[in-house]
Amino acid sequence: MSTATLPQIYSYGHALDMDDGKFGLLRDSSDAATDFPELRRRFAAEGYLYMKGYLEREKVLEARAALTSRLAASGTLDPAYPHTEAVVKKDAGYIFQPDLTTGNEPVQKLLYSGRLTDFYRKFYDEEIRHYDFTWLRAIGPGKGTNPHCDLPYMGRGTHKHMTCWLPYGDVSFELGGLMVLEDSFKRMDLLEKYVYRDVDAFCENKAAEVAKVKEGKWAFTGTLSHNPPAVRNKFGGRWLTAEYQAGDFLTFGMFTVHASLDNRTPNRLRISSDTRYQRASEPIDERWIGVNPPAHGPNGKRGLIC
Ligand SMILES: O=C(O)CCC(=O)C(=O)O
Repeated sequence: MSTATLPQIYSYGHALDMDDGKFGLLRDSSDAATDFPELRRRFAAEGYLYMKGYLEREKVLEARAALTSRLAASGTLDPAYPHTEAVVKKDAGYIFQPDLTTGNEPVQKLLYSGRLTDFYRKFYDEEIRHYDFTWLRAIGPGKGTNPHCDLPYMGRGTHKHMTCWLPYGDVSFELGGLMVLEDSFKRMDLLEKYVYRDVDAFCENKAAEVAKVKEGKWAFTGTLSHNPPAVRNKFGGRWLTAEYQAGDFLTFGMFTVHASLDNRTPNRLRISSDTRYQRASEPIDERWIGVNPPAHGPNGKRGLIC
C-alpha cells in the first residue's frame, strides 16, 4: 500500500523518510489468529506479529482506567479532565512507572492470564513463563523511544523470548505507538557487536566503569542509535507502524530493532506496557523474576574481568 496519504511521522525528533521503500504499515495477522503454524511461519519470516483486535477491548479499557486512576492519584494528570483521557499537567514528561502495575488486578489479569498467555502457549506449543517485571510506560508530549533491540536488557536466559507491546487505549500516529524496522533481525552483520552486550555488565578491572556503576549509571545504555532515519539507511528495510486500537498487541523477538513515534499531542499521555514471554523449559533472566526483581539495580549488576 502507498504511504502517500499518511501524515509526516516523527521519531526521536527526526522526520522519517515517508517514501514507500522506507516507511510502511505493519502487516495485520488477525486473519491468521487461530492458525498457529501460519503465525509461526510469519514470525520466522518477518520477526513480528501484529495481532489487531486480539484482546477484548473492554478489558483493555478497564485496565487503562485502573492505570489512569493511579496516575490521577499521584498528581500527574490535569484534574479538569476525566482521568481516563490521560491529560497531563504541564511538563509531566516521560513517566516510566512499573509500580503502577503492582497489585493492579485488571492489568495483571490482562497480561498474565487468559487470551494473551494462551496466545504464547499456543505459539510456543508448550508451557510458558513470563517475566514478573512489567515495563509500564506513560509517554508524555514531545517524548519517544530511540532505536534499540531488547536483548541487551534481558539476555541472560534464553534468547528466544518475545516482547509483547500493548497499548492501553487507541494510539493515533499523533499519540505515537511502536515501530519496528523491517528485516532488521536478519542483519546480524550489523547487530553482532551491539546486541550481545549486557547493559548491567561492567569491567571490574576498569576503574572508570566501576565508578559509573557505583553512581548507579550504565557503562553501556543499550541504545543502538538516536537517529531513526540513519538507522534505516544503514540497515535497509522500512520502518513499520500502525494506528493502534485498544485490543491490539504487537509481538517481536529480541533481535528486532524497534523505536517509537514521538508523542506529538499537546497534553496527552501514551500509555503502553511491554512484557516478556518464553518457553518454561528454557533458562530465564534472573533480573526480571520474583516479587521484587533486581532489575537494573545493584543486584542486577555483573562484574567481569575484561
Ligand atoms: O513503548 C515504547 O516507547 C518502547 C517500548 C519498547 O522499547 C519495547 O517494547 O521493548
